[in-house]
Amino acid sequence: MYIKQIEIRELRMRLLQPFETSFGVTQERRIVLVKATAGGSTGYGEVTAGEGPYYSYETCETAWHVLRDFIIPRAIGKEIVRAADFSGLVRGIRGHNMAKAGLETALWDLEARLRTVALWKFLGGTRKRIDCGVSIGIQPSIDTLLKKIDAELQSGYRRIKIKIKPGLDVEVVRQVRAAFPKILLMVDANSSYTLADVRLFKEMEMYNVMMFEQPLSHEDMLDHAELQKEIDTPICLDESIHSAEDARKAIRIGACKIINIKLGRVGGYAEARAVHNVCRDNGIPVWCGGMLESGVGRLHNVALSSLENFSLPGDVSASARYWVEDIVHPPVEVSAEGQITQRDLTPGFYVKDDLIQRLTVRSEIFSV
Ligand code: OSB
Ligand code: MG
Repeated sequence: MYIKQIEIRELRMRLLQPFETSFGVTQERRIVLVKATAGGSTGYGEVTAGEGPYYSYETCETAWHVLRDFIIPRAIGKEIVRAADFSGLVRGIRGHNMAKAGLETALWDLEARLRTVALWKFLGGTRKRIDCGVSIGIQPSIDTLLKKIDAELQSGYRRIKIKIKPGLDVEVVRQVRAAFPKILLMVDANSSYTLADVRLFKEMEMYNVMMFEQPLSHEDMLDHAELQKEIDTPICLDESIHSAEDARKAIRIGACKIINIKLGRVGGYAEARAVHNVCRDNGIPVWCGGMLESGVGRLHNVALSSLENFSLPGDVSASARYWVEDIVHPPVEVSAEGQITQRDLTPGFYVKDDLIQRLTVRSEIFSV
C-alpha cells in the first residue's frame, strides 16, 4: 500500500448522557478520526484518548501532536506492505499507543478494503456474532442505577458492569445483587483503590461478582498479584496492560485471571492480537473494552471481538446508547439477544461524510 494521503480530523460529539467514573464526568467528547488513503481506497481509525489525562496520560491534544509531528511523517509516502508492519515504522516512538492505534487501525481497515475482505475475517476472527455487555457510569443514586440496569437488561444485554469508587462500592454492589440475583455482574474501579482496601474486596466478593476490573494503580502489577492471592474472584486488568509483554508478566506473577483488551491502549490490532494470543496460550479469557467511541472505533471493537479468545461479553454496545446520530451507517445495533453481528464488506464508504463534516472543528491533511 503506497500511503498517499492521511487526514486527521477532530469532531465534537455530545454523549446522550454524562458518563461518570472515578476519574470524573464526561459528556462532550472530542473524537479524533484518522483517514488513510492508498490505491484509491480509504480506511478509517479512531484515536480513543480522552479529553483529559485521567484514564491514561494521552489526550486528544497529545495524540494530535504526536500523530502530526512524529507518526504521520513516518508513514506518508511510504510503501507499507501490510498493516501488520506498521509497528516497525513507529518503533522508537515511546508510548502514545492511542495515537499510534488511530493510524494503525485505519491501515487495517484500508488493507482489508484493498483485499476486498471483511475486516473481521481478515483479522482471522471466527465469531460472526459477539456477546455484548454494558458499562454503566456512576449514578446520582442507587435507585437510578437499578432503573438503568433494568433498562439495559430489557434491551438484551448479557452482562452488566458498574463503576465503583471509594465510598460507593460495597453497599452499591449489595443492593444491585439484591435487586438482580442472577445477572452477570462485574465492577470496574478504574485504579481507585490500594492494598489497604483488601477487606472491601472480600466483602464485595460475597455478592457473586464476575470480576474486579483494575482495582489498583494503573502502573501496578505486584499489588494486584497480592490482592489476587487474597480473593477468589478474578481480577481483570485494564489500565496496567499496554502490550503482550505486560500481559505475559501479569499472568506469570498471578496479577489477573482475565484481561480487557482495548485497541488504543495497546497501540492497535497487531499488539491486540499478540495480547489475545498470550492470554489464549495461558488459558486467560479476554474481552473487548470500550472508550466511549464513535461508530468508527466501535466497529473496530466489533471486528476485534471476533477473535476466538474473546470469550466473555465486552463493553461493546449499540450506537444508540451513546449518540443521537452516529457517524457510521448503519449504526451499530444490538439484537434482542444482546448480540452484534459482524458486518460484511460494505461497498464504498460506511461513514456519513456530511455529518462528519458538520461535527468537525479542525482537520489537517498530509499528502505526498
Ligand atoms: O475503564 O473501561 C473503562 C470509558 C472511558 C474510559 C475507561 C473506561 C470506560 C468505560 C466505558 O468503561 C466503556 C464504553 O461503554 O465505551
Ligand atoms: Mg476499565
